[in-house]
Amino acid sequence: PAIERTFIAVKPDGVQRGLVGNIIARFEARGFRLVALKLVRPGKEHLEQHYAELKDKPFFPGLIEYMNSGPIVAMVWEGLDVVKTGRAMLGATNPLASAPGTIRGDYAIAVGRNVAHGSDSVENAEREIALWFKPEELVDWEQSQKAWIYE
Ligand code: DAT
Ligand code: MG
Repeated sequence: PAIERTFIAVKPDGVQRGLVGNIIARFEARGFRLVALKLVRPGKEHLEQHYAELKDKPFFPGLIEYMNSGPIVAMVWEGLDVVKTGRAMLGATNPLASAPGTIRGDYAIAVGRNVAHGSDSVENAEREIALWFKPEELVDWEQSQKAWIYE
């Protein structure tokens, strides 16, 4: 495993339901480093770009409408194997299949209201981070706890 970055977002339902702090707390307590964070409503075109891979799916219009229905908390988290581990912390796409203890397994029921997003590969993470953040929004800082989190 390598030190990676991933794009994690609290979707509009997660923001409306007051789950922002809880979701941040999970990544923070796990030991990952917060690299960037903002509350945004980026608009339809941006969201269509974010989910470009899914544009031919029947649920695509509904997905974009949902993602455009309120503010989103966009974040970049860094750490060892964080792309795969972030997905594991999120749980399965369909919350009914997400294990309890995961974000979706603890807070969601419907696939179209699954509370949070996480990049599914290092390549997609790089693409998504570049879409959602300007280079100068990515903050370089040293975690004082680093020696207690990594060997
Ligand atoms: P994930 O968000 O786990 O990466 P994905 O990239 O395949 O899943 O799909 C993006 C989002 O689209 C997903 O979080 C919820 C929605 N979605 C996926 N499959 C769906 C389906 N069969 N019906 C309705 N919405 C769906
Ligand atoms: Mg995905």
